[in-house]
Amino acid sequence: MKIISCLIISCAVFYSLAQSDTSVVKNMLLEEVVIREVSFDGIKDQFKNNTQEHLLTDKMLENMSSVTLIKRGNYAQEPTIRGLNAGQINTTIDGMQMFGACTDRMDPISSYVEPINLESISLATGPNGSQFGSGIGGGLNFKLNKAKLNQKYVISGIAGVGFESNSNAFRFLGGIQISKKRFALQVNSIYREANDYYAGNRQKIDFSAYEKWNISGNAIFAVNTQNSIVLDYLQDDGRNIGYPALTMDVSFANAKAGAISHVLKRSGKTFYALETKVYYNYIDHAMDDTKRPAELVPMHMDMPGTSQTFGFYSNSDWRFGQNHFAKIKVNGYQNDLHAEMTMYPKAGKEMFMLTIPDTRRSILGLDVSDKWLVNKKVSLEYGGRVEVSRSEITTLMGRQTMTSFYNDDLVKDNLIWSAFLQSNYKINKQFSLHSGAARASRNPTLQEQYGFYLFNRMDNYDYLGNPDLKTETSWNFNLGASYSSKRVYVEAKLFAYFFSNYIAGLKLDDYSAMTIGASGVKQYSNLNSAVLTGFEVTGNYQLLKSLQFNTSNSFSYGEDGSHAALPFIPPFRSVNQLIYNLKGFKFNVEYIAAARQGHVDFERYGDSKSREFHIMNAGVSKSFKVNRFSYIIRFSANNIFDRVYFEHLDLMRISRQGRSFELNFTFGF
Ligand SMILES: [Cu+2]
Repeated sequence: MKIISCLIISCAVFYSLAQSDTSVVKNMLLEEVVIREVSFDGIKDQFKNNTQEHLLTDKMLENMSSVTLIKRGNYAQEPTIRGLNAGQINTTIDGMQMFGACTDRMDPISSYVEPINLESISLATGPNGSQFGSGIGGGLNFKLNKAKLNQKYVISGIAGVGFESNSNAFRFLGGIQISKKRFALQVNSIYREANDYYAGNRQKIDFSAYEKWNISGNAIFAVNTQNSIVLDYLQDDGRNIGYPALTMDVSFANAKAGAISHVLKRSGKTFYALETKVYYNYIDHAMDDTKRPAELVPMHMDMPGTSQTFGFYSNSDWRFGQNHFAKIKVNGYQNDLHAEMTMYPKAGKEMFMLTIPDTRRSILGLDVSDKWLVNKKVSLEYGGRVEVSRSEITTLMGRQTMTSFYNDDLVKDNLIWSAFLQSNYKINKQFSLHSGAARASRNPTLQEQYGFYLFNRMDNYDYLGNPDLKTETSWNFNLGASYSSKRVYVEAKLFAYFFSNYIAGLKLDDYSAMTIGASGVKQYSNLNSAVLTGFEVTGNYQLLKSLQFNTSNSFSYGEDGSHAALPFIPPFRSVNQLIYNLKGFKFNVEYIAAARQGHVDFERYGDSKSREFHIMNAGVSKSFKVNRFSYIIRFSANNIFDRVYFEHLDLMRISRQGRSFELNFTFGF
């Protein structure tokens, strides 16, 4: 399957700028220029250097082809891959499993990383050898920045400030690295604050402000030439985050994650690399309706939730002869989720209930894969994964919550497996063909299994979990072709996912909703089948030595076994960029468009139609270097024509930002 690695050399670039004599101009030319490496199996890497743009993680994800975001506010948008989302994709931070604590999906784990602590984002669209778990539609891994040993300067760093006019947003960031021969430390931090934003025509979007602070640290100790010990720590504190598409906001969303790893590298050996990591993370999330006007809050509620995960993985890399590159991975984790709700009626006693009744999932998985360079023209990658899991409820109160509607054993053991085969055929120097097949499976999420009256804003129903849910499985197929010459690169691919036991909510007629104003109750169930198909076309064209054009286009189409349109399926979407470099200045113009989505099913999934839109962005940046100091200044204008628009996956069809100007300054030493 495809892996698109989007290398955001974020502050690493600044460190290297500060540390080496590489000219800033050369690095600037690299920026935004997509370097494609078409390896044997059609796997591509995209390297992007976005630091001086102070991009948000959401913006980086949005520009990756096959990724579309579900928007609930101006913060923490949730990534989907070709429309597959939540439990269907596997999202990890540096290989660590982490699960959002919010019952309303306010905190996808991508909200806990910032570009300043990211080295790369890797995307897989199905099972393959590079992931850290099971997922029907592949997944995203956010690789954290690592401190670098033995750099030219012992101490280096960056500092930056940014301002965005539309929401009066400020950001301050800083990072420092200490680099010795056998020890290196890097600490990065960012503070961001935004007020309510304005959609096109200066229409204010209430409850869309946010505030956050993030710090991450990484230390590496080289024990000897082959062994090193790596420590990672990440903390993210969100405050007063508004979610205009939801009925509640967030008073705080805090995450802490820590890991210790051992890394072994032995060049020239059959068993040439091993990485073993032990980690722990904890998320504390509290929703809040006290900032909303009283007439919009029929009943005050407190809805806190926590998620904690501890786990490990061990990845080993093997080389057999000249042609086989194998990976063997073992991973395991235990995740505990707790969410509760206290309702305060205007008259009468408060009511308390568990909405995620102290659930726990423990898994252990084994992955084996091999890349086989059959000959100069043909290569294969194949492998598989088996995973055993136990899902259970850990408290008496949790069990009592479930027995109000379910009387069987609440402990569920499961075994799932996936397998894949991907082939690549190089016809000649310019043309390659690739094709693949995979069988993928996933466990129901703990919310789908044990959720208790979880309100879904999209279809306005309360959802009940279903401990009897079966494993969702899918057969995935892909077919693609690419052409590359000195100045042109084009790739087209077709994909299809054929689901069995697709998990979706079905109406329960004899239950009444808990949430005031909800239309009724649904329960997660397995549908016999569903199909998702589509295509992606990406390309870049070097028009002149200093002028480049990039384009990325995607389309998905999904329906279930009864021909009802699946929800959250993005329509045709196109991102196009022109980049021009002139004497240290870099100009870029971006055109983003999406078609209308009319293939929706309101009755079954609560999805509604969306309109087409076209927006234009533009920017200019200038970088210069004085001795070892580098400076980058960037000015950009987004949604230049102040269009009123929303994307199909935006909840409640709340308009996105209107015209906005951004000014960023970054200093590297
Ligand atoms: Cu929440």
